Amino acid sequence: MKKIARLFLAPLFGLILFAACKQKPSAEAITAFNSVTPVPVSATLDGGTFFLSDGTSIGISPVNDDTRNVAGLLQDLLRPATGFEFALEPGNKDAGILLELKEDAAQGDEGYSLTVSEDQIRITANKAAGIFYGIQTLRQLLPASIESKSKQDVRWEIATGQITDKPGYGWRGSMLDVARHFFTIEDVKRYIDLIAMYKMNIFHLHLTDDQGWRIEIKSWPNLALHGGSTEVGGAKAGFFTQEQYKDIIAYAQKRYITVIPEIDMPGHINSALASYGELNGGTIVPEEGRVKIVQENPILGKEKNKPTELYTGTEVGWSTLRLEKESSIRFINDVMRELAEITPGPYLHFGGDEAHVTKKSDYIGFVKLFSDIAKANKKILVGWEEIGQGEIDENAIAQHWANVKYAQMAAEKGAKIIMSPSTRVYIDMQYDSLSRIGLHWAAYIEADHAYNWDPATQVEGIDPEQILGVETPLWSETITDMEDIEYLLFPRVTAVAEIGWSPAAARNWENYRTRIAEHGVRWKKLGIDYYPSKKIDWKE
Ligand code: TNX
Repeated sequence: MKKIARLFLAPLFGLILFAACKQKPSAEAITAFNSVTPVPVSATLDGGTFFLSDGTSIGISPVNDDTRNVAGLLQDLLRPATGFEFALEPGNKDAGILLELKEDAAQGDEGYSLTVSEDQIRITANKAAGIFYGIQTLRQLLPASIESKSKQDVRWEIATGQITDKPGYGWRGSMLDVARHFFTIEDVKRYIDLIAMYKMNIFHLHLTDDQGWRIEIKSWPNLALHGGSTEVGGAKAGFFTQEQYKDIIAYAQKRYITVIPEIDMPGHINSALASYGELNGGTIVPEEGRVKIVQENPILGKEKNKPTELYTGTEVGWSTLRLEKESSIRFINDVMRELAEITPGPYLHFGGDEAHVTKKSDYIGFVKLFSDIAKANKKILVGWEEIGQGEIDENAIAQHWANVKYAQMAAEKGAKIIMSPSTRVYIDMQYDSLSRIGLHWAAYIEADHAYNWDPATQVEGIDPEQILGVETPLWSETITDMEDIEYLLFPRVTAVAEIGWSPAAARNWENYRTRIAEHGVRWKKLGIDYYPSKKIDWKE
């Protein structure tokens, strides 16, 4: 070859070689990139590929407890399926994966930016929660096999690109009822993992109800010992000790989830009345037209100040505390003080729903008491929307579930509102009449029905500024184990997660159902027993 030709061709070869190096992403990697759920605020592919390898390390900057925490979670996530080490390299900004906290007011407390280039994955955020959410996105960019618990023979490919993201609502929650049926700490932790994966940040624990009292209260020990001894259907059940409760909270905290503990009062209280006779005000004669008499009601015919029977049925709205009883006031103060002491988060949920046999004047008195007790313990009062009937103010939070009028009353008094409309997000409801578990008093809720609504316009007359966000409750009358929980959660909890996170303009059912079809593959690897809704063309 002539020298001149060599001179001319050499750079060209170099260019070709370079172009060959910028390896195009596979169809799978592109699909993963386009299937991130909740859908990000902005995401653009740029045509290259990044590979995780044996030598990929994790850099953190600055080096502190926050960045160490998220790096540890990332290691836990990536190690089992890849079999790689992902060594932590504090301060190394050139590491294969860099987790970086950087002041950026625009990202707020939970936003992040994720940049995947050919030689580095970089997640930057204003706060550690943002990095955590960036990690949840990164996990979805990898092949579904990343969710396997054993080493997989897979090329760990990620399409390069840029994602900038932050949530629309600051309250993105799910509730688990551990009162009707009790669940183990392992189940509760898995529940937390599952909702964290979809960037939810609130875990509401419904700790007490007619059928069970599930939290140790040291000053009233019988509540848990006796009141927690059984559950719906009559099986032996249990409760969380305060130490176990703290363990759950710490587990959630590490995943940037706030636990909202609920003690349901003044109704839904039989487990307490069965544990301490002094709380029982005796047979209740309901005010005209307010409630149907529940035949097996353990209060009916029960003498005042005698403990009621434990209840294992599923009727609601027939038990109550009495405001005139000194013991009621002492009980509520003691319980909430102890609960406040073991709850680092700012909220206490006092229930307040379906108090059908509570005298209206008593109910108003109880709400006032709840406000005072919340304030005395430096906590924010949360209650179901019925508390809107009482004296509440802008410091309270009301949770809308059924009666628009009560939600509006709460909003008019300045309270903040959480949206949990039962016809959309009560995921204890059956999908359709064939669902093997679930109730249907509110609606049959298929995946599209859980998705196609907007918290900002759900209840007329509520200023969108007052709406904190969304929460999907899972009541447990019909469910007994993790398999049941997962069947009802997926694919609906992901719909609620997206409503809470993604901007309204970016939410679209057709687009969501294509993305979720891909997630089914991930759920299988995670051992999630999801409901194979016919509304979605699941991928194998
Ligand atoms: C209504 S929602 C209830 C719960 C039940 C649920 C069953 C609410 C505040 N109260 O006590 O478990 O329906 O779907």
